[in-house]
This record gives sequence, structure tokens and C-alpha cells, in this order.
Amino acid sequence: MSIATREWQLVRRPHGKPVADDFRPVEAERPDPGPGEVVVRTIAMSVDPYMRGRMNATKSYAPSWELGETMQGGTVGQVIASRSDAVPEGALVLHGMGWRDVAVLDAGHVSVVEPLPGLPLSLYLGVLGMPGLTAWAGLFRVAAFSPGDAVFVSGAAGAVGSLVGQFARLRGASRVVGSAGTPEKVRWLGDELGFSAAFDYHDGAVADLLAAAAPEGIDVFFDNVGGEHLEAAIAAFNLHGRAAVCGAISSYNAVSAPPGPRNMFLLVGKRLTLRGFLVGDHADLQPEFVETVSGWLRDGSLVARETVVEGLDGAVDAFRDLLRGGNTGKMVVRLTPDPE
Ligand code: NAP
Ligand code: FER
Repeated sequence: MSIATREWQLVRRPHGKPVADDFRPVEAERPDPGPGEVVVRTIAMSVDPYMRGRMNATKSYAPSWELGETMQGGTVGQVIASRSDAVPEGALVLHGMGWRDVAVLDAGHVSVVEPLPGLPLSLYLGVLGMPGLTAWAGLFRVAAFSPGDAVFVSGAAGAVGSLVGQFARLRGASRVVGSAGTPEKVRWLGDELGFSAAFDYHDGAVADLLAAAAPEGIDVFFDNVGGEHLEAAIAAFNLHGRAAVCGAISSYNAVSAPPGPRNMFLLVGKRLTLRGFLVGDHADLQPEFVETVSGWLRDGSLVARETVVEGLDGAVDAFRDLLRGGNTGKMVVRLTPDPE
């Protein structure tokens, strides 16, 4: 016996922006679960910017994917068959097997999650998952935020950025400024998320837009974008400013090296710290993160928006759309409704 699955494979390394032909849908036969294995039907799966890096031949912080491999990524699903006592049939689980409708894997490679009464399980891919912990660790540990700081976050309407700004506000920032790529996103940041100011980075030089939005300077910068945004933040920093360097999405599709910040000498006089980080190094913060953020979700303090693409067939479009800003909040692909 075997299990019929539908999966998306990487078949060509993108040059610049990924295109549809870089991927291939396949129908595969996976063997029935062996001892200790589970079969998980996908409920929702994540598309994330880091996937773009893993499609390149060159290793960055993580090894690149092989051609002909099924795209990996965060997935929430339900166990539909189990040969493991630890993870019974019916359990809701998270795993990293990615872009497929059914996964067969070792029960040791899934983590069981609880239902979220009144909330979609896909929140485990966003606010209660990797992006949420990234925002938490980056703001509170890496950038050493303290109440009264003025915070600037780039990519502010995305999964990580929208949480960074709200966490900063909820913890007593004196000012929260965000940048994003459309007027609708900028309005959403101010009207719904409580940012003090926001701007569309297409509207002029980022340094000028930031100076107008944060006339008294910034103490913390959470960078999702890099490039011109980083240079602008260095210029806007107050003494002892700290940057959590989380990502540089403005260069993920670049085919030549992007320009560096031209004002690095300002780090000296202002005694600035720019610190890169990977969320995986901060798993010890998971308990305090989950406790606080689920409380904020329950009491309505936090907006956890998603952009949902329906169906496995939409996965490639969802990913390509993510890289060009088609999402507000977390981009997810939903395959099946949450179980009752
Ligand atoms: P996201 O922000 O939800 O989605 C990506 C966003 O990037 C798009 O919505 C788009 O919004 C923006 N973007 C695309 N091209 C851009 C450009 N040229 N200039 C400025 N913005 C651009 O994605 P996410 O999952 O929350 O990730 C955000 C960042 O965090 C990424 O850099 C990612 O690699 C990084 N990250 C790092 C870690 C870590 O451990 N270090 C963990 C998770 C994520 P606009 O409409 O605003 O352009
Ligand atoms: C990202 C998502 C995750 C990213 C890095 C990670 C730089 C790192 C994860 C880890 O290994 O801890 O978008 O971009």
C-alpha cells in the first residue's frame, strides 16, 4: 500500500525573481507509515522570504535545497494515521515538510499543538510561530528594547514587522514608526495597529521620510529590508541606538551585490550596535513569548492579520506574491478548513 500525495518541487534555480517554471507540481506515492511514523494531512502551510535564499545554489546561513526536492516549510496539519503512541490519530501538529497535501514522517519530527478556540490554526505559522518569536527575540533580546524607546521597523506591514510594532507599543515605546510598500498598508499601520507614524518607502528618499516621521530620532531599529532602509536608520539613530538586523528582503532577488550603507562611520560617534540574529538561536524565549502573546491575542490587544491563499495549487503564486508585497500580515496557504 502507499499514500498518494500532491507536492511542489523546486526544479530550477531562479535568476532574480522566482517564476512559475522554477517549480513543478508532482503526484507522488509515499509509503505507508512505518513504526514510529505518522501521516499528517496539511491544514495550512507557510510561504516565507527565507525560502528564496534556500533556492540559490550558494549556501547562506542554511544549506541550499536540491533540485527535484519538495519545497520545505512550516505546516500545521492533523494526524490521519499513526504508528506512534506519542502522537495519536486526530492530533494537531506542526512540522517542516512543507508544500504537500499529505506528509508521512517520523513522529519525533512533529510537535503537537493545542486547538485555538475561536482562532485559526494557521496562527501557529505566524503570530504564535516562527515569525512571532522572531519579532519577540529581535525586539526584546537582540535590540534590548526598553520602555520609552523610539522604535522604527521596516517591512512593518508584514508578518514579523506588524508584530514588532505592536509589541513595542504594548510595552511602552515612546514612538513606533513603520515603513511599508503601499498607501493601504501605511493606513492600516496607523489606523488599526496604533503606529505613531508610517510611510510608504516609494514616496521619496527613506532618510527624508524617516526624519519626518521620527523628528526626535530613533533608539531601536528592527530591520527586515536592508539597503536604503538601514542607511536611513543609521542616520536617524540617537546615541547608543541598537539595530536588530533580521533580514534584508530588498536584496533577496538581487543578481549583483547590493550597495552597503555609506554612513558606517556614524556608528563610532553615536556608539551604535547593529546585531544580526537567527530566530533558531532564541528558542529559550518560547515559553515567555507564547504566554504573553497568547494573552494579548485573547484580550484583543494584538491584531494578527493573515493574507490567505486557498489551495495547494496557489502555493507558487502565494510565494511569488509575498516577495512583491502582496501580503498584509502573514501570508499563508490554506488547504483544508480547521477541524471542528
Ligand atoms: P513579510 O514581511 O510578511 O513579507 C515580505 C514583505 O517584504 C512583503 O510583504 C513586502 O512588503 C516586503 N518587500 C518586498 N520587497 C521589498 C523591497 N524591495 N523593499 C522593501 N520591502 C520589500 O515577511 P516576514 O516573514 O515577516 O519576514 C520579514 C523579514 O524577516 C524578511 O527579511 C525575513 O527574511 C526576515 N526573517 C528573519 C528571521 C531571522 O531569524 N533572522 C526570521 C523570520 C524572518 P511591502 O509591500 O512593504 O514592500
Ligand atoms: C527568515 C526566516 C528564518 C530568515 C532566517 C530564518 C534571514 C532563520 C531561521 C533559523 O535558522 O533560525 O526569513 O531570513
